[in-house]
Amino acid sequence: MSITTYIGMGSNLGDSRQLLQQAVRQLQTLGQVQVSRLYQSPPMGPQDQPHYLNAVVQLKTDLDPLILLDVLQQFEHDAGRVRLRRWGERTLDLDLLLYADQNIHHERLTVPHIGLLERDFVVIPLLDIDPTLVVKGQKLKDLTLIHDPSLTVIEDQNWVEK
Ligand code: A4P
Ligand code: MG
Repeated sequence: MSITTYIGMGSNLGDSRQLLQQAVRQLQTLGQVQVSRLYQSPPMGPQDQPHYLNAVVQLKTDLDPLILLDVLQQFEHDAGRVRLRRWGERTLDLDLLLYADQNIHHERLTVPHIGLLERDFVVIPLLDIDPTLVVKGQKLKDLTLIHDPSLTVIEDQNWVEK
């Protein structure tokens, strides 16, 4: 039986839209996928870096969490990812946001992803896919940060097919 997982995607270097499309196509090889709308958001962290494109993917998969993390890191590597600085610019960032309703505390993996509830560029795309989501006992649709978002929608949910 497959498990419902959510993956946050971000890019602010290179052809970000193309890199995110490619990442979704790679994720489609792992199981059934649903995507959020595509967003642009100002950088969290160092301000001397370009705006990000952000989206979230729901993936139904049989992969164990650490194997899924390995695969996500391989996809980041395929996109030419170089790690420059914390919260800094990158061609592709894939974060495992949720793995069913599991809490995972491992040296390589913390799920739910740290900071999920504080990041509008994660919460708002998650709500596109499932408006009823609850994380750490909190209904995402009731979070105050969604009322004054810093991000803007740049494409509707069929942006991957275009
Ligand atoms: N790791 C632990 N838990 C997880 C998880 N749930 N998913 C470990 C993925 N990785 C997880 O990640 C560092 C290590 O975290 C990995 O080796 C993995 O074992 P990384 O991607 O190499 O490091 P990073 O992304 O540079 O650092 P950090 O602090 O995780 O950054 P974030 O939180 O990913 O934030 N602004 C906007 N507007 N939009 C963005 O998408 N993204 C970032 C990066 C900064 N500012 C942004 C955005
Ligand atoms: Mg990351």
